[in-house]
Amino acid sequence: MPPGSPTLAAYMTITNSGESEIRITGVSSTASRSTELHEVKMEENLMTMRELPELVILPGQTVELKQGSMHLMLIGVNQSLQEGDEVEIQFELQDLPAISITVPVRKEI
Ligand SMILES: [Cu+2]
Repeated sequence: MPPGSPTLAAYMTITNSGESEIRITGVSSTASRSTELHEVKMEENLMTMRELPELVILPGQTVELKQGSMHLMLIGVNQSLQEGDEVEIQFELQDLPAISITVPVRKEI
């Protein structure tokens, strides 16, 4: 997290160990006004980000959310967040109950 920044990126690895596809249709967090699923693209030598409407993970597939690639963007972050705090992120899934995970806050990597 850059100091004073109102946005945070979240990185993680998601594995679908089930036998049917998982479709993430929405993301929210306890620490930000809104949370978006982003993808990074190179356009005319510029890194740009765009919001993905959903993320599909096929059975057996692992998707990495990492720097320079897909990531979660927490927008309008609670400024009292400190390194070491934990943020709860909730994923809305199509045809499945929502899933919540907890991620630690770290300084920019
Ligand atoms: Cu982003």
